[in-house]
Amino acid sequence: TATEATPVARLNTEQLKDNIVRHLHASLGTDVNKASPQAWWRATCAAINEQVFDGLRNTQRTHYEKNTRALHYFSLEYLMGRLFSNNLHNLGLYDQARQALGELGMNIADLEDQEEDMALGNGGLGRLAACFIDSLATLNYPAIGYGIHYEHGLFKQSFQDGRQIERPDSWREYGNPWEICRPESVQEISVYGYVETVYDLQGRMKKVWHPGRIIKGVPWDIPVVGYNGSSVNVLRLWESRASDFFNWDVFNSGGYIDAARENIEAETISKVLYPNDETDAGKELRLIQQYFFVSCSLKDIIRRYKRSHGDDWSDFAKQVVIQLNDTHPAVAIPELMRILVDRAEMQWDQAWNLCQQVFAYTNHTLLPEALEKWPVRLFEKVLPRHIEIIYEINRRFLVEQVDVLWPGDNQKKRKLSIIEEGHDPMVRMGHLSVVGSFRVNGVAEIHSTLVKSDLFPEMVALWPDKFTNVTNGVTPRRWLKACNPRLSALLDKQVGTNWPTDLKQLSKFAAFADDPAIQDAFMAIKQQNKAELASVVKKLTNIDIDPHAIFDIQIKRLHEYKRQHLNLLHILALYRRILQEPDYDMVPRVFLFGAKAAPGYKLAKEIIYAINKIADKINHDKRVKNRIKVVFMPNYRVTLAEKMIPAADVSEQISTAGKEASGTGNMKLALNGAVTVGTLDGANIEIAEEVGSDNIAIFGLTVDDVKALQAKGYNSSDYYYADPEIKAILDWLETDYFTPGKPGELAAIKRSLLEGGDPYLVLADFASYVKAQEKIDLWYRDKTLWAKKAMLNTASVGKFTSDRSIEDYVSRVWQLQKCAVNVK
Ligand code: 26Q
Repeated sequence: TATEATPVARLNTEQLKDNIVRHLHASLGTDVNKASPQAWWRATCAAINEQVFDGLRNTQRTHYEKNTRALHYFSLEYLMGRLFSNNLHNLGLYDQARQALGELGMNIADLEDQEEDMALGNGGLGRLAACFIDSLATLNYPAIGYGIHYEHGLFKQSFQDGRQIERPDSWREYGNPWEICRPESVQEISVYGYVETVYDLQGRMKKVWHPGRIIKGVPWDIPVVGYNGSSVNVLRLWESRASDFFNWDVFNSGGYIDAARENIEAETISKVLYPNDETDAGKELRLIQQYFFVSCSLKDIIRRYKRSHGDDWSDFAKQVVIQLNDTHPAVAIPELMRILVDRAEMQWDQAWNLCQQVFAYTNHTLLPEALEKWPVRLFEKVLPRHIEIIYEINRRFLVEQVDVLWPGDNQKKRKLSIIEEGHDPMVRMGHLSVVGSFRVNGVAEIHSTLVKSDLFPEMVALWPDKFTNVTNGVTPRRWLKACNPRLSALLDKQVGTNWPTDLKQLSKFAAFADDPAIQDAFMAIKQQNKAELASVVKKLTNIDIDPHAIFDIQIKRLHEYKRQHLNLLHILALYRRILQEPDYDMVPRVFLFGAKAAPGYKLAKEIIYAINKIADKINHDKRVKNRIKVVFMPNYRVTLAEKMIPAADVSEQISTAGKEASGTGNMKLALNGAVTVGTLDGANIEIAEEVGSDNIAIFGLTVDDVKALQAKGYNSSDYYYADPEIKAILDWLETDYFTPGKPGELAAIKRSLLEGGDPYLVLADFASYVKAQEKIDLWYRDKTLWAKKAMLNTASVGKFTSDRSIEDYVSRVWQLQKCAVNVK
């Protein structure tokens, strides 16, 4: 029966204390006198889980009883970070837990540090998935996230003589308290083998796939707790194992040792996250990873559907919607076709209809090298039935759609074909995703516009209503409430306590932007956050930074298009000005970087090396008199972001216009009162609209400028010869000034900007960038002016909550109903 109670009961401090101690005894086998911080952390997790599992049971029972339509989010990545304080905050138990632990003699922050980040993602796309499942649970939408239970998440980064070193991440080496293994829901999937054409008694042709390998998928469920006693949804992650059947019995003639080897191969599938964002072309294991989790997930969905509908598929599209997080899970489209046509013996047209009602696709990139393509020959080897199905999807698409709109136009057919012709034909996963989905969205207004105009214009002509925009968002629970408790308390006082679930409430904070007392309070909080970050910096890098300097932060994956090297050129310009003019007047600035480079991305690693070498030189140069400090934080990850973002004064969002699909760090930083220095790219454009042009430093070429410049022919060396400062800086990189005795060690950057043609227009934007930075310097000198701008950033970015993104997906794509959870 429905009650007024929330799905999860609130405990008081005494109850929580009892539960923690009980778990210390009963689950950890230790006691209060000898327990390690790790044991205390585990006992507290177990106590938290009692509440989480109550909510989980109530939610799952309610969804089952009400037979709700549900969203199924398919993503190769979930960048969850830590769950301890997140779960406590969302359960409304954080303060009680801190109190309880305090009374037991423990510091909650020390326990939080016992947890490894759950880093099952590379960057923006994976963290977006994590924010979305938080919002889905908070908003009471029935939803499940599907993905891979990687044994090793994103590599850990350290620096050796300034160069990036990668070490494996073993996040669950000693177990993970948040996950539940569900052996009762194991699935088996097939790969390799061959396809046989057979005819049944009626003479109908049938395709039979004789797989070469069978692999078991074991699901691990991670409860996702909504904020304030709403739903508890699940993230279901598949771990690969050898199938018992195939490996350990008499059918395997290779014997015991061969069987053991096959086990290892099967377990390789979920072994490691690919550390390459943007692209990693043609790797067989990556395709198998994609198919493995997609096939397990579809079988799981169908098993659940059949439990209430039997073999009647007529409600399937009413009950099920699947969101493809980029093209990575797009093999789900031919896989569902295979299940419907080969297994359920459905007519092709009916099956295709169903498919096109179930899938929706989110595009996260326009970069041509990042658009996923798979060699046809790889498909033939790994998924021989699926490539046949893709050919048939393509044949019908070209005949029934393309040739109808553009009769006889072979050029259009070549451009639109799911198969790219050539000596090594490729499957274009973006084309497949558009053709197989009922909706396609980009992740910011400008990006969605470009998806239509530049990427898929003919697809828009075929299906104008298929394309839409959903601007990204971030969860304010993690990215303000939990990570910035001081600012959260001030906001509670000034705008009320509803902002975590109604972020537009923050607009009320604008009324205090000129109030000296609130300005002081706001800036005092920023100062304390900066002091805290300074001690983290000291601990991690042994560099001393002054909390009164401007904290200028660029945190994101390392990529040429994100232009960390533009930031570096500006640092070099300032340094050079100081050397030429010893009293050069500037507000002291600390430039902080956080970024991992894909292990095979040469130039990205050279940029890391250059930043580290230049940092070392500048930080120790007495003539600089601490006007500049440069810090490259090692092992940037969610947990470090949570410490850096609340301390930021300036947010660097400086991608070449048209290249950054959205960005989400830009939103987190503005929310915490940082002023953006940014190009008119991705969500920066919408941030500028919200905060107003006085409260953001926009610079550089626009998307149209970039197109025009590239059309007329961009020549980077023009800028090199025309601007003596640019010339001096680039020439500096060739000397041994920053790498004594080793001239040329930093020359790769200069080469890419000159001989390499500067594909991301760094030199073209340099002068404008320097001006924007001078504006920041000027603004910061006026404390009141700066406080106002920073406060107006926090007050103005309510749009960028992931709750709003989810509501946009619901109305534009998913058509879900909220489902209040009943409590037994
Ligand atoms: C592809 C093939 C093989 C191996 C790996 C990959 C791969 C992995 C990760 C390709 C791309 C990614 C991640 C992309 C990503 O994070 N994109 C970002 O998505 C954010 C959320 O929408 C946007 O805000 C960023 O602008 C976008 O860069």
